[in-house]
Formats: sequence, structure tokens, C-alpha cells
Amino acid sequence: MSALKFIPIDEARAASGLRLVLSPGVPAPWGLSARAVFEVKRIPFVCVAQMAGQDNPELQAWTGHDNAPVAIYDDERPRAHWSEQLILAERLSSEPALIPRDQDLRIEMMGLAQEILGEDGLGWNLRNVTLAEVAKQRDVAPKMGRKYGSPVSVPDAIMRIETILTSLTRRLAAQHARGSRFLIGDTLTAVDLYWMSFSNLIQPMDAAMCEMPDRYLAMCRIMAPLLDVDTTPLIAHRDRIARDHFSLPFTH
Ligand SMILES: N[C@@H](CCC(=O)N[C@@H](CS)C(=O)NCC(=O)O)C(=O)O
Repeated sequence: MSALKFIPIDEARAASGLRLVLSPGVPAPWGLSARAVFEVKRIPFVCVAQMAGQDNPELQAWTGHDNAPVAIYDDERPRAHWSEQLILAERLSSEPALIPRDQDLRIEMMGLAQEILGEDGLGWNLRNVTLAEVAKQRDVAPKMGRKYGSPVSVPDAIMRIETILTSLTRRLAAQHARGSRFLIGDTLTAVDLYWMSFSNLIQPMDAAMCEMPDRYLAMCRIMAPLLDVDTTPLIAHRDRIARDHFSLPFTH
């Protein structure tokens, strides 16, 4: 994966083509998911920096959003949701197809992606637990915790995470048994990339695969001791997807 090119917001606003709003310096999982989709398809883009946990008024004025990732293509409406970004990517380059053409597999893929990226999904609950733990350590709730915190308790969030990981593990085993090396069907789909992107919060990739600052790495190490699931096969899958489809390490 080549180094990301960040340009100033006013320059990005005046530009055409694809602009991707990302948080620089960290492999933020929703951001990594979006860029992985565009990069696998070799769709060129430039990046615009979003400052995590801050108000980002200039981005808000341009895109209507203060978080990341947001994809802006030409003068089309900004796309802040993973499904909009994925469908845009499919439109800009049909190869490799990351949404299965078979309708039943497509439904499976979209459902599984929702379980990974959607509200109350894997990422959402991982964020709740890690931010709650960070708040405990620092004795103050980080701003992001107040923004995304939910009424769900930490034990309930851990249960959701374990349920989703167990279901992914079962699916991977069933796929291997039928001779497929991917989570859905027989080819790479967006959910392989999404799992790869969120897996850092379960077990961080090593430095040769993905650069990350120590503070972020420490956050990525919070979850594993709290989980009662053997994630070895899923992590092996993550490593294979990263090595087979990207030039490593990921830099941000
Ligand atoms: N809108 C995205 C979710 C994006 C998201 O949750 N972004 C968070 C990732 S932690 C973010 O940018 N947080 C930093 C902030 O809000 O400043 C989607 O629904 O697909």
C-alpha cells in the first residue's frame, strides 16, 4: 500500500475525483476499511485529514460530517456510510468485484458487513469496551467515549463481540471445509477486508504489517484478555488477506 497523500481541505474541495477523509497516523478501522476497498480496486484518491475527537468545523461545512471516513467523488454528495462507500467503489471499478454478483451471497455479505461495521456491530462494541477501559485507566472519559458511548454495559458489549467473533470463526471453518479461502463465496469480498481492518482491535498486526503509534497499539491490546474466544483462525485469515492483497506495511 503506497503512502497516503494528504492535501489541505480547500485544495481538496476544489479538486475533482475521489477524496477520502481519514484520521492520519492511525489504522482507524472504518478508515482502513474504506481505503482498503478503494486500494484493492486501484481507484486513485487523495486524503484529507480528520482530527479524531475534535469538531473539524471545516470538514463539517464541506461534507456535513465531523468524523471519518467520508468519501467525496467529484461534485456528488459526500458518502459517510460504509455501504455507500462500497457501492461507490463498485461503480468506479467493477474489478475485483467486492460485492458478490449472486444475490443470496450479496445479502449474506451485506449482513455480515453490518455486523462488523454497523451500529451495535463488532467495531461499535469494541470501541465501547476499549474507550471504557481507557476511561478507567485515565480516570476520565475520553471525548470520543462521550460521543459514541452507548447505554449498553461493558459485559453486554463483550458478549456481542464474542457472539460476532464466534459466528465469523464458524463461518471461516465452514468455508475452509468447502474449499474456499474467503469468508463469503469463493472470491475476495469486502467482508474479508472489513475483518482485516477491525481485527487490529482484537490482536494488532505486527509492525512489519501495519504501523501504529504506541498509544494506539496499547489500545489495541486491551481487548484480548477480556475475550473468551479462540481467534487464532480469524487472525491467520486476516494475515493472509493483508499479505496477499496489499503491499505492507500499512502506513497512515
Ligand atoms: N460513518 C461511519 C462510521 C464512522 C465512524 O464511526 N468513525 C469514527 C471511528 S472511531 C470516527 O471517525 N471517530 C472519530 C471522531 O468522531 O472524531 C459508518 O457508519 O460507516
